[in-house]
Amino acid sequence: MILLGRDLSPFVRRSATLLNLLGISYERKIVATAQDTDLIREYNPLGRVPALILAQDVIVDSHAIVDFALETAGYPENVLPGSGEGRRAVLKLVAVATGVMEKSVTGAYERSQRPAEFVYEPYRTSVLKQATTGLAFLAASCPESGYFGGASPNLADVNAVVAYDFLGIVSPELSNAENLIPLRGLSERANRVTAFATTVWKP
Ligand SMILES: N[C@@H](CCC(=O)N[C@@H](CS)C(=O)NCC(=O)O)C(=O)O
Repeated sequence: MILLGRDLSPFVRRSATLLNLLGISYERKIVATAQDTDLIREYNPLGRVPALILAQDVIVDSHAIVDFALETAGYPENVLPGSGEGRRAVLKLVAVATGVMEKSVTGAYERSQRPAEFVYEPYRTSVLKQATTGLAFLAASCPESGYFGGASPNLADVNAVVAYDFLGIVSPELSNAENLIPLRGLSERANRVTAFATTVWKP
């Protein structure tokens, strides 16, 4: 299988990191959304990454890739509990973290996709505020040592770390806020684990 996209995209990186964590091997086709739109549309009608190209199918959207990866790995309880309070807690953290990714991408696009005279800074500030309040929620729930998953990272760790690291790429001044220090610690710990280390974005 081939994962389409590069780790600059938090949606690509969360897919790649989970596949790594679950020991699912894949190849990578590096594409950039701005330059490779026609090629990406051959796999995803929306022209977005990630897509996971299988022998007979293409899985579109990181949510569907996460679902496929968990199914392929036999739904490991330590990555996402199968039911109950534990499952809901992980899914809530994942929902907030993916929301942070969406808002951070929107904030970054506000400058990268518009001529300077059309950038609307109040909107950019407002979406980045949503990203930082989401991260503050994750930081407040963050363990002082280890991971959300305990001794090893789970699905919440994958998403929280990817969301935090992405804000550090697009708005480093925001990711250095004092209330996010617990997340910085989680990110540093997780990024020493091979599954995460190999997906850290290197420009
Ligand atoms: N909900 C999608 C979001 C994917 C997404 O927004 N990808 C961005 C890159 S970070 C993209 O391809 N943007 C290009 C575009 O929308 O034109 C997912 O979870 O995969």
